[in-house]
Amino acid sequence: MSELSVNGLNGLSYLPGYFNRGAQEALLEEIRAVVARAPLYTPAMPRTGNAFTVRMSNCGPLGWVSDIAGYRYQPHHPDTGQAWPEMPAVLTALWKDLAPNAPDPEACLINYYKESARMGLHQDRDEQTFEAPVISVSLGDTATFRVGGLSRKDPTKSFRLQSGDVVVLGGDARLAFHGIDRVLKGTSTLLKTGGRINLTLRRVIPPR
Ligand code: MD6
Ligand code: FE
Repeated sequence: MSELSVNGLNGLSYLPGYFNRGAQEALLEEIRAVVARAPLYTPAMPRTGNAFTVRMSNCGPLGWVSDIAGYRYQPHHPDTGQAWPEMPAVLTALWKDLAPNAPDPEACLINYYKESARMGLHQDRDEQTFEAPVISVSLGDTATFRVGGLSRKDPTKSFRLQSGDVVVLGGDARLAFHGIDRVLKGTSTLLKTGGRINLTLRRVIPPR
């Protein structure tokens, strides 16, 4: 586990190669099974209705969605109306390993990036509690990940996320701004047709 310091915030961890190739392949199969039932869709930005460049799906009891009305968590797929598929056990095991004291994750957002897809600088702040960290897993092509501070204007640092890498935003870094500048084409053989998948695990509702 390596703690990274950006703008003096504690709680940002980077775990390169957390999943080895075999584990990445197994996880990818689980995600394929999820998206077979809950197809990737193109979300729209609040207010403008502009399309995201990433496609998304979710698993777990809640899923993060965005459309012209805003960002929110909901228990069903916006197109099919079906409940999101169950979260694969390997992801709940990852959460238990890295956040043993946090309540179980309720949402796993699946982001799929083709070549020119990116994700602007944002905070993960649509949850009703920020006590638990957000844990992410990268699969497929390498991406450049940028992390800053609690203000959008704070300086940022960027580093590369490779297939199998895990990032934890917890503690003071839970609300740090972050984003994906670009995906580096042809850097992984995991996805047969290229591109990148990022999974983010979140606790949404405070434990009772
Ligand atoms: C991505 N990741 O890697 C986007 N959020 O494609 C995130 O937005 C993210 O990696 C919260 C915690 C870790 C992350
Ligand atoms: Fe995020």
